[in-house]
Amino acid sequence: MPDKHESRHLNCRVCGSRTNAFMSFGRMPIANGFLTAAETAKEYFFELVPAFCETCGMFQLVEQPQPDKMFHANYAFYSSTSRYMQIHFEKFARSVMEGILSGRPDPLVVELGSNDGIMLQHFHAREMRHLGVEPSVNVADVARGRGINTISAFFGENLAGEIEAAHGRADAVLAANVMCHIPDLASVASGVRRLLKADGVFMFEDPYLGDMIAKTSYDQIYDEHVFIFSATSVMNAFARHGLELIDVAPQQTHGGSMRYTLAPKESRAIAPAVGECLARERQQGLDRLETYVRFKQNCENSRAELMQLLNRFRSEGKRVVGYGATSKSTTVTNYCGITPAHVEFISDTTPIKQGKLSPGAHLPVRPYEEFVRAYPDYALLFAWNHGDEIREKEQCFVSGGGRWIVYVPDVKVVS
Ligand code: DWN
Ligand code: ZN
Repeated sequence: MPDKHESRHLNCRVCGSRTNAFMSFGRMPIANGFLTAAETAKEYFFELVPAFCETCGMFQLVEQPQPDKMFHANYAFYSSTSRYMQIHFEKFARSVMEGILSGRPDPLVVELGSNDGIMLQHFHAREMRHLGVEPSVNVADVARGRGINTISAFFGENLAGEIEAAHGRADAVLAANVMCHIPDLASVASGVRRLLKADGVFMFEDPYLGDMIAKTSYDQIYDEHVFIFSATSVMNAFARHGLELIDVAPQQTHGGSMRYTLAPKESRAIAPAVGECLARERQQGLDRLETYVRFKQNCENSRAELMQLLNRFRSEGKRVVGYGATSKSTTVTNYCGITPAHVEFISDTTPIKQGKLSPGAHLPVRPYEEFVRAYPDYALLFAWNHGDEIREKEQCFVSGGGRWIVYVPDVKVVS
């Protein structure tokens, strides 16, 4: 039996230096582990502890459950549930076609973690050579059903070799909300380097550390997100594998993300946005431990304010329903101690989550129709990252007197 500590990464997952585990969110279940009442007795828990590496700037989890506990044939998140995200990925695909791929004969695009094909469908529609790599079989099946070439496997150096042998090298390797999920960054980075043509590019986007710190959006921290990236940490991590950060572009998705473009070392010019972003990160203090100690205090304040509000509504006999059984909400409900006495149920449009209990906190997840059937007094906006889309379509809830409880960036009640 390995010592408990052997599975904990107290040394940096990227550079091996000693990290600073500056706080603990406590005992956490699998963020997307929605379960039946019968399954609660055997629910899996681990300790959610983020750490910061002052040497390479990487924000990371000390402990992460085995990948097959999180990504499997019943993976609960389907990318295409948001209309805004569909538009976002159409634009992303178009920018790749009109940018890097433009004028190239018969280019190949490979997407890592292609989910239900939300982005690759646009390459498929234009009959371009494409390949999705998606380990969660159920979501990959949706993509295959749409005619999108998809293999179900975890990407790494070996798979990169197999893809190269079967299809040749890629003009573009893409990934959205995927890289931050992969603990063996070294294997993925060297796999990407191997798969890319000498003049190819690797573009990926993920929730951005700068936004998370600025907004105290601590709910970005959960089992799947083993890293929360910044331009500094991405530059350092990929330089070790011959990939250079050549551009960055902030995105509004998922509450504030960053799109990183990398290319084989010295193959392309570095855009001014990279230097500007690195300077902004230093100004924000993303390279200093004291910033994370302050973040910890902000998380504790946010938790206290949210629970004060929920306890008040509970004592006043108000009905509060959660909106969006997000992965992020697993951190919020478990860290704050939200129970079914505070939140009656969580409304969610994803069939696989409905009729189940939320991980750890065991709040019932019910179909959206139940939210509409009898509007509550308050809706706790767990899917705050889709706030614009949701508030646009829930005008009846508000005009009927309903109010939103939000907690990012601050805890407040809004209409
Ligand atoms: O990185 C990840 C991101 C991209 O997606 C993954 N680790 C898992 C997942 O995270 P999440 O679950 O926090 O993502 P979302 O997009 O914030 O989840 C939204 C949830 O809310 C879905 O279950 C669908 C639901 N929803 C809803 O019920 N009504 C969403 C919208 C827009 C709605 O109107
Ligand atoms: Zn490090």
